[in-house]
Amino acid sequence: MANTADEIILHNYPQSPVAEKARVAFGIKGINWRDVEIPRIIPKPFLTQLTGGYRRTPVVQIGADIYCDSQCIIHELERRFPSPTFYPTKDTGLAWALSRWTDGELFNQAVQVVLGSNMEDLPADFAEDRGRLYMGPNWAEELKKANSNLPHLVAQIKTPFDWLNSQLSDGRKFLFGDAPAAIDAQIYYVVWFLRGRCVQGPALLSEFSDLERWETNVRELGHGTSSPMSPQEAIKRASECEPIEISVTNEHDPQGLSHGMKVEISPDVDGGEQPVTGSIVSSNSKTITIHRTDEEVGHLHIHFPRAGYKVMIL
Ligand SMILES: N[C@@H](CCC(=O)N[C@@H](CS)C(=O)NCC(=O)O)C(=O)O
Repeated sequence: MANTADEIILHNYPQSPVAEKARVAFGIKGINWRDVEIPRIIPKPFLTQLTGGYRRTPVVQIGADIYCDSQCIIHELERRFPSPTFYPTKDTGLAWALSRWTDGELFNQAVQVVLGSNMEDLPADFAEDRGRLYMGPNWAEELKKANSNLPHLVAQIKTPFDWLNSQLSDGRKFLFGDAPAAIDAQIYYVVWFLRGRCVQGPALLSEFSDLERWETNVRELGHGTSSPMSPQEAIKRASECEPIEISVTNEHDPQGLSHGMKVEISPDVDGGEQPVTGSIVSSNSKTITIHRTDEEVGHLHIHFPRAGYKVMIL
């Protein structure tokens, strides 16, 4: 029981770009993990039974602890598996600041290019799900705009590729040097997404030889070692475990958050997503953890990052 309770369970699907970030992170650490395949669009009943409503991909489960968002996943992996470190050059803070750009503007640009270039071929339910999630309530209009603006959007994403290519042009293996860092995974997933999911991807990337060399190096890190797990087994696992006890509260919290407060948490964008409700067990400037109970599963701790998430006090 002790060892299975510690197993890293990734709720994901193969085509998910942000899950690819987590899989590469597993590759950097060289760890074993369990692979639970979730649906690509809502409803995702087994996943949301664990998360309390959060539907994005990826989510990591360790026993009855549920880590939402790749930020929390990366922090928890570094805590549990400090070697090899995700921060080989010690530029930890700067790398996190950079990752907010890759997860924000860079990923959004890639989404616009991918959805815009595939507009005609998107299945109706997928177009509606992703359109609403990424483009807001007027997503049908926005999707058409992305489709007709493609040359502009591609030009916008080409500039960052040029920056990355020049960072790698001294022959280094990874972005910060010869050892892979979290930031490699945090940028690679966007390149992987564009290469695999839009017709212009491979031609566009072929102009950047150092970037392509780096892509090969990251790919060769692999994904660690995984074995499949059913969603039912993941639920059972959570029901057999108790969440890890933690308690940190920050006296200077700008929202006055403190232990026991009832809150609602959701991504800080208009994606039409269901917020997750629970009571605070721990919060600081990086992370907030809430407690919730599910009838079948029992006690759960759900971890969210502060950056990019809205916390509403109920
Ligand atoms: N900030 C989140 C972003 C997660 C995200 O937006 N994932 C996308 C792409 S894989 C997603 O959830 N798409 C809809 C879905 O999988 O249901 C993270 O870093 O984990």
